Amino acid sequence: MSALNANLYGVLQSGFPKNRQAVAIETPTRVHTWQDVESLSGRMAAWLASTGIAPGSRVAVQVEKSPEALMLYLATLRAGFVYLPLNTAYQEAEVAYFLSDAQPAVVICTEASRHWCEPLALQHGAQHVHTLEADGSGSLMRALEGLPTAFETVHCNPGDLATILYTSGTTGRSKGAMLTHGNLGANALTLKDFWGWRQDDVLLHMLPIFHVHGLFVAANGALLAGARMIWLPRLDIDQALRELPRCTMMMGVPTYYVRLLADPRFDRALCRNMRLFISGSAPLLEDTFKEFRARTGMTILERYGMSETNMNTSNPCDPALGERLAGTVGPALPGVAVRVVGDDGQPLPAGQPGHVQVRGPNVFSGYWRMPEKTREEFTDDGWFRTGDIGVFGGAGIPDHYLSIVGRSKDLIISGGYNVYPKEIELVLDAMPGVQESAVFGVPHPDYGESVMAVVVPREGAGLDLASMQAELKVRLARFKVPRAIVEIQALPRNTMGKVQKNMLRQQYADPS
Ligand code: MLC
Ligand code: AMP
Repeated sequence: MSALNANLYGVLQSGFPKNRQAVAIETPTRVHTWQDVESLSGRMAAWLASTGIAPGSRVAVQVEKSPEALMLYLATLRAGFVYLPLNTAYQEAEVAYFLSDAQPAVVICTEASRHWCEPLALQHGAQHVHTLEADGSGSLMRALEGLPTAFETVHCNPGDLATILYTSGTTGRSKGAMLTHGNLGANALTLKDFWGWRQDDVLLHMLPIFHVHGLFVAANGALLAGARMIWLPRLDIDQALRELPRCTMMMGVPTYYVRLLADPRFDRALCRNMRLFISGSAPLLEDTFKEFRARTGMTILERYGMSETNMNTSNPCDPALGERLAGTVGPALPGVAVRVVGDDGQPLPAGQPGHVQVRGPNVFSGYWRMPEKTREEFTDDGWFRTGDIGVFGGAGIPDHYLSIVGRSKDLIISGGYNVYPKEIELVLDAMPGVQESAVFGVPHPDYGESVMAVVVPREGAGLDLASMQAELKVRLARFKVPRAIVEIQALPRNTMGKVQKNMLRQQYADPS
């Protein structure tokens, strides 16, 4: 055992303000002090420890956003278990896969989903199933009654597993990215310095907390800084406009900025106390970047990351380190190595696009129970293959700035949510009368990209496209369901037989 405790909770706690009566989290109806953060996460950790579940057990959580849900994340860290957050949009069939793969010992769901979630959880070996609601009520909270608020955070080594984040795969099968206490701690500390987080920052937190962006970049960042969070359940432009004047920071996927700009009330005066707007998870259009600057006088900081790596690159916060440039994701973060290589694996000079690879303390330890997949995604010399196509430098851009110019993985990003076409194609292909299908992204003014499908009928079969879409809505999270399904007679293929999705994207591109 190393002397230093690398438990991420301890790292975050080191930044809590001395005055534990200061406000840590404020929702439209409730206020939680730093003392509350310590005592509620302590009590939840005490409950987790009291269950007697084995070290390394997974705690799977599919609940609405609430301060209590954040405390459950902290409690899981404190007690040394592995936090597994699930998108609330996932349907029963999707959750069934995650539970069968991760075999969590504890599952926390909502009262509304308990009737299907509890039997599934028990079937896959869960020992405890509880509910937690958006207002902080639920059977989990009742189970805490009488437990102490003090809890000694469990000792962890940097390589101990802290969380598993499922990311879909190009094969249609989701993979659990395993992130360690060391991965998350290193990235949080780096971002604290690089973005100049301060205790008097006030973060407008509107992102969901089941992904890297809302949970690690935003919430870990504010916790480590000892900064207050204005905690909204989701993106709500009316509420955002009300809260902005007392905030200093905001993070969002590009859709958040598109929607702010679409509201004529959004102006410079509302941003008078803001010091930093951060965008990520999907490409920020140059138009959005420029319009934002013209409207507010502020320059959005774009950064680049992923579930497997947390944050890799960021445009500078400190002007002394350089300008924030439209269309780029900035230089590699301190301590993170980023390279662009050709198909032969050799590093390319600035100006030449290639495969983005990453190495550093932020890079995950592998995919849960998928050693072969893990091996495939790393080079022999330890670089992680991101599946993104990037280029350093270029016209008017310094050579150490990276731009993401494409993806080698077949992925659609809709409103910051990743959609892997293969997963949807597998469901479509299994439907009666379907010969084959192709799913691809088309430009969308609000979501950046939206999902579209073409299907080829079997000879003589008639397809009912509306009922196919309805069936998809039962099987898959809504954000994955194609907004349009079109029947065609044959998929365009190249001479190798590969479906030419570029042609489909061009043909069906929404001109708006
Ligand atoms: C919701 N819907 C979406 C959607 N979000 N459809 C496509 N793409 C999306 N992203 C659907 C709902 O299912 C519903 O469908 C309808 O749209 C309206 O629902 P809503 O709740 O009112 O949604 P809306 O306000 O439009 O939500 C859009 C959004 C939200 C952009 C605010 O999706 C969001 O908060 N996205 C953030 C995602 C995120 O945090 N990504 C980070 C990943 S981490 P129906 O059919 O019921 O009408 C990562 C790493 C990194 O990538 O670098 O950060
Ligand atoms: P996820 O697997 O959900 O973590 O999504 C990670 C992916 O989102 C990356 O591999 C990129 O393709 C994409 N991404 C994240 N940030 C950016 C950005 N600033 N610009 C372009 N793509 C991004």
